[in-house]
Amino acid sequence: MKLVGIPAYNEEKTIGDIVKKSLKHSDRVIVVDDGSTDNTADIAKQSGATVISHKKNQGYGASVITLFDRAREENADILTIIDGDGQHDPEQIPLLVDTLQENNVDVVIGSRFLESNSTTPGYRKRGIKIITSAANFGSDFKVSDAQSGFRSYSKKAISSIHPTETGMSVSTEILLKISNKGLSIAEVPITVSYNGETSSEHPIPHGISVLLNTLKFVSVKHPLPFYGFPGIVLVIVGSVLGYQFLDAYLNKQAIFIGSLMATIVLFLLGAILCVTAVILFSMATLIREKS
Ligand SMILES: Nc1nc2c(ncn2[C@@H]2O[C@H](COP(=O)(O)OP(=O)(O)O)[C@@H](O)[C@H]2O)c(=O)[nH]1
Ligand SMILES: [Mg+2]
Repeated sequence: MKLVGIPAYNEEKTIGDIVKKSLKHSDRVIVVDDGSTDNTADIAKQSGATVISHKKNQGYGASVITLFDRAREENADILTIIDGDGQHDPEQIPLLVDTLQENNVDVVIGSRFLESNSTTPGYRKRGIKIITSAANFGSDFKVSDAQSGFRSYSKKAISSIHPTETGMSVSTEILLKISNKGLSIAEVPITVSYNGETSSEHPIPHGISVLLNTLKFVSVKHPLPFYGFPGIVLVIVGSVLGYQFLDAYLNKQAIFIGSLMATIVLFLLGAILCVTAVILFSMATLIREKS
């Protein structure tokens, strides 16, 4: 059974059209109405979708979590997730689904950056590129669009990916989980429209929060470069300052309180980072051995 899932938060203007077009390319369309205060749920139902309503607005990721849970319950063969605001074109669902089936891959991502005539605004493109680099650093593969919400998942992907992030960073979380589980991935070019109301969140705070959340996942996976390296640098700088302090004290009987304080602070910070790196590294190894 082919499912299409649509996270939707106040999308009454576009949801009806998206549901009807998605139904042409699937057996069932599920709309997660994420605490909308407009007519999203009613319009989605009238257009032929199954609607799951969150009582309160919980965020894009929470809607994705609900879709994965539901796809598992329904024993779906393929789950395609597409935005409800009209930025993605449901007529392109077969591009993803066919690639998934014909190439026998577990996840297909619709990328807005594979076509040279991509219409993504410049600042947004740069932000997504940074987030994508961070996500790629943490995974065994490289994608061109880590923040794309237009994706198809195989049965194996549906059963093994359990997202937890309730915000927009769920997209990079899922990428890292795809890598950790050794699932296969492919990208296909899609078009993304930037006409009308395409985004409900301000791009700068949104971009920063997604980046920080992505770094959280990546740093747990690679604790040595993230915590160990800066830790060692701080310990070395602290030692140099400590040597200067001792040198001044022993040879000139001068006490530089500033150097002493800096030495202590840098040493402590460095040591904490090194210990964090070792703990995370051992935990990651333990978890890998268990799973
Ligand atoms: N921003 C936001 N989108 C949500 C939420 N819950 C579901 N969505 C849906 O997630 C999709 C993508 O959201 P959007 O704000 O357009 O993200 P962007 O296009 O990546 O900036 C849309 O279909 C929204 O309706 C939520 O709490 N916040
Ligand atoms: Mg949008």
